[in-house]
Amino acid sequence: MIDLHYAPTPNGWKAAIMLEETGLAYRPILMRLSEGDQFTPEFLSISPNAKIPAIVDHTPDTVWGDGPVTVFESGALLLYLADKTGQFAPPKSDLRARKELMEWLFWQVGNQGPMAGQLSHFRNYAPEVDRDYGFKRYLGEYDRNLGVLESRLDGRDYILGDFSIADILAFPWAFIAKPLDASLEAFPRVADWRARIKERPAVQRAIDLHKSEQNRGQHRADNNTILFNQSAASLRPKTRDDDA
Ligand SMILES: N[C@@H](CCC(=O)N[C@@H](CS)C(=O)NCC(=O)O)C(=O)O
Repeated sequence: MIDLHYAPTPNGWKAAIMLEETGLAYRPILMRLSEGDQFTPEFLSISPNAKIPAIVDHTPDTVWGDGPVTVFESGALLLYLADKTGQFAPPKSDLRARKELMEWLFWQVGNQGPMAGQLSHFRNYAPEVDRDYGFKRYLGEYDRNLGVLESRLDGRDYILGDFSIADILAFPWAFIAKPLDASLEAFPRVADWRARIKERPAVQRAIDLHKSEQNRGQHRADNNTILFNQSAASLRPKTRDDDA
């Protein structure tokens, strides 16, 4: 059994899609991010970056030795599950294909994901007075990354040719292009790729997981210290003095 620490967000969907696609048995544990569930000592011992998704695999393969395996960071998590199941990633013996997988995996977690995340922040949460510069900057970066994907999909149905964890990682942020005020109109290959992935039953099940929780915690950055004004101090266990 795998515990999935989850919230219905683009990064949460990545892990839920992978678990649904592989058919692994898992237990979703809903994390209320706007209430600070990510800062409990128990969760920080699994995910020291205090972000979802994260998993605890209570039945890892024997090569992992005794005890459960914890994984945080969506790219590492999907790679772990791909290797565990032998699904949605080229085999380790295919060096060139594996190198391409790593390139697109790192592209997603280092480029498309963070730029889209910042776009979402400035689009949805930034105080009016601070909004414009960040919004324009990250809308441009989001668009640029769509352009990267559009080129890559020339002659391919999926990022590596076959459907893989590279697609599962990149899909969620393209899925919500419209609510981010971005358009896929100039990117027909991305639009078709998005539609192909969206219609997969496992993807639909994942997107529906705890859907009713999706719009909780939609506060503006200026009055939400749990989600938006974090610093290293956010990671420290709370004492009574902090509340005084
Ligand atoms: N690089 C991380 C990003 C994860 C991330 O940003 N998760 C968000 C939800 S989409 C989160 O946990 N936010 C809680 C917070 O910022 O306190 C990954 O790919 O797993």
